[in-house]
Amino acid sequence: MARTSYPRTALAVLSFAAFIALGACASGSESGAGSDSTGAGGGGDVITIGFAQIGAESGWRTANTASIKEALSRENGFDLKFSDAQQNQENQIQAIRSYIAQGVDVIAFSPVVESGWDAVLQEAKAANIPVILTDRAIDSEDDSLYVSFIGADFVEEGRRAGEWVSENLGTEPITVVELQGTTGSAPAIDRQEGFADAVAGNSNITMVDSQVGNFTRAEGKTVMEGFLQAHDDIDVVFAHNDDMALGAIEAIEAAGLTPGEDIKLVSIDGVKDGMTALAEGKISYIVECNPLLGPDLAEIAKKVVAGEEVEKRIVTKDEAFDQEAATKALPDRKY
Ligand code: GZL
Ligand code: ZN
Repeated sequence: MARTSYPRTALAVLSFAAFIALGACASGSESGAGSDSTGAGGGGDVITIGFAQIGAESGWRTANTASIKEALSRENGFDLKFSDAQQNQENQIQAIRSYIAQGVDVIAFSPVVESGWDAVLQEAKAANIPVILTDRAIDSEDDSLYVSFIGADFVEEGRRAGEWVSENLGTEPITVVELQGTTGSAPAIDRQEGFADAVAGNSNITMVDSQVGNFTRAEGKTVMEGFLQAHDDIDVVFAHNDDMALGAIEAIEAAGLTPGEDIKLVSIDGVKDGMTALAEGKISYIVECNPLLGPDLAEIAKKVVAGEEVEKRIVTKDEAFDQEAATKALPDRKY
């Protein structure tokens, strides 16, 4: 809580009021005013945090949720309220509204799409509840609506994938199809932009199709089946995440073709199943997108509640793997 100086008499009144409020807090009726950091009773106060998760659409999301639940634990000083929006923005907005109504100390979420958040984030601001973004960005003009955004640079991820394709496969004429993530989501928009920029200069590369696979294996498989019907000349698949690449592999094998030979795949995430397919040579290159954002979120939430300055933007670091690197890295991977 920010420290401000008051005249002596007011201080006496304030500390009496704080004493009452503390009593109220102790009896569990969260005043939402946040309590004194000296914290009567057990060491310090529990931070009540509401997390509105996107869903459980991919291996990446599962690892991300595990990291958040592990970091925002009671023994780490948090009372976590968690919701799964099944990749539906309306559900996420409702979850955020419920956290505001409960008077939580902090709200955090991963915006399923970039736009449409201003109204509910204005309500959080009016309720004096700080908001932390994790994983995906919002496109709001008003960046006072959140205190910090922790996540990867998706344009860079797309660019690294495109650069690898251009340098390693684009040495001869190739046709490329693209499996897009969720329409309107920051990773889908940015990865597509980064990849397109990286391959634009290589006249050997022709993008022949691009459809939405919504980051899931099932939809990645269905879209790839459609690509195989529409094109008899596909050389490369660029998938915005491993799960869609794994779905595409199922479609490619069902069509009697060999992934990694007849059709090469490049994807983003670096989850265990993706890295395994890479080590087996079914995928050719993966740019990692680290899902373990829990520890950073916990640290930022504690700083915010303590009234300390926090970085507005924390960019998580990404590695990239070819088959040899994946084989080496697999045994030690945490997700
Ligand atoms: C990226 C994250 C994306 C992953 C997908 O940070 O938002 O959503 O790449 C996940 O696997 O579904
Ligand atoms: Zn074609």
